[in-house]
Amino acid sequence: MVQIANEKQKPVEASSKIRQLQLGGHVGFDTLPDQLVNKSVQNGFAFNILCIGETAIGKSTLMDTLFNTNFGSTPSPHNLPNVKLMAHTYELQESNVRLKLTICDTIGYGDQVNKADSYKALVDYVDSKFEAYLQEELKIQRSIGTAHDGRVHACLYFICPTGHGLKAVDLVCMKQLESRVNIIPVIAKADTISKAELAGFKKRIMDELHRNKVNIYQFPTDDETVSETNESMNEQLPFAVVGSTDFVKVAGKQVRARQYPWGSVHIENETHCDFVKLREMLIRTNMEDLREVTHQRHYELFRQRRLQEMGFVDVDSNNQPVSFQKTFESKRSDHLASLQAKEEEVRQMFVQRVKQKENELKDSEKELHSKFERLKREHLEEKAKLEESRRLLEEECQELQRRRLQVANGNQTLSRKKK
Ligand SMILES: Nc1nc2c(ncn2[C@@H]2O[C@H](COP(=O)(O)OP(=O)(O)OP(=O)(O)O)[C@@H](O)[C@H]2O)c(=O)[nH]1
Ligand SMILES: [Mg+2]
Repeated sequence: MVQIANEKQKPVEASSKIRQLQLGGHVGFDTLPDQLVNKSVQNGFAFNILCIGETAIGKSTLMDTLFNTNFGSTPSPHNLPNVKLMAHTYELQESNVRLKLTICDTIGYGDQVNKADSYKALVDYVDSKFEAYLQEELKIQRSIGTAHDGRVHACLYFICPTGHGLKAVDLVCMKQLESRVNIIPVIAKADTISKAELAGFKKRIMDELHRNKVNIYQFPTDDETVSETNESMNEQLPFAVVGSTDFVKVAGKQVRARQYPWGSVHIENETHCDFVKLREMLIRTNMEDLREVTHQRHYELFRQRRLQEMGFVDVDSNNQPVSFQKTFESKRSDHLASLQAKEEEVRQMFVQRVKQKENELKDSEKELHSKFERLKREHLEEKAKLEESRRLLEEECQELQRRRLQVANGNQTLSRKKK
């Protein structure tokens, strides 16, 4: 289909300008898909996996098994008060394709007595990666093509091989994450469940997810080259996986296996476990779909929510389109108005405070003054009293003096008479 632009005409409906034309010969734009592939290969790919599962459920072993390498992870502590997340990024290369792989593991998941808040750290992690991407998108000078995309493309949820069903924490966590990430539940350490129990266990898990309306990632069935395989794989979820870092020799070939006194589990043997199915679906068939769904569905939802929170809308109350600039201008004037109102409020509060303080000072001045007056009065009264007692004392002294003289005179008269 070729679009012919007519510069002189005024803009008209796009559909009326598009005509189908035959090419006279080979032009060359049929190489576009190849150009796209070359460009992508040159840039390399990023893929991020979030592994959620209890301590020692086999997360690291499964990652080593999936990517056929040793990521060198160490066992996590199991006595943490909260769930934590630890992410590591690796550069891998297969043929000429470079993959920047980030594996984020939960630490201490399911170890707390109260597990009600276990999902929070996970939701925060996923949202923080979306937020970082959104902030990069909103920058004036963006580096989306080159900046590392940390958004979670696949979330492997490791279910304990109890043989019974899901735990409450599994349902709560998956429900919180379903609109944020592509959840792929896997039954961990599936070699611990018998073949007969496994079918019932898988069915119970899917029934519980269904009953609680938890949406997990469905392998896409719209591409006819893979629709049949993906459809049949969707019916076999959750995959029962076994991981191992050990190898045994089978028919002259080294294969990954777990050895037991009664025999061995061959990881890549489809009659032993679903590991191959998981690797096929996660890496070989649907890796690009997982990246696309993350960008087009989960990130889009996050972006919508965040922009709405920031006050942006596409149409106004009259269903008329609202431009970004218009929203920005109105937000700016709202912001300025609210700033002014806040400034006025602060000013009023300051004036009121000053008045209040002045009144308080006046009151305390009055109080001090009256206290001073009272003290002065008391002092004068005290002084008068003291003056009075002094006067009385002096009178008493004089009286005493007078009597003493009298006594002395009396004594003289008496001695003269005796003579
Ligand atoms: N039976 C069985 N054991 C397994 C399987 N996968 C791993 N293990 C064993 O389980 C133990 C813990 O495995 P890890 O892979 O370290 O588990 P993890 O979930 O990464 O552990 P943390 O990171 O410490 O939480 C090791 O002894 C593994 O050999 C499995 O599929 N089946
Ligand atoms: Mg680990």
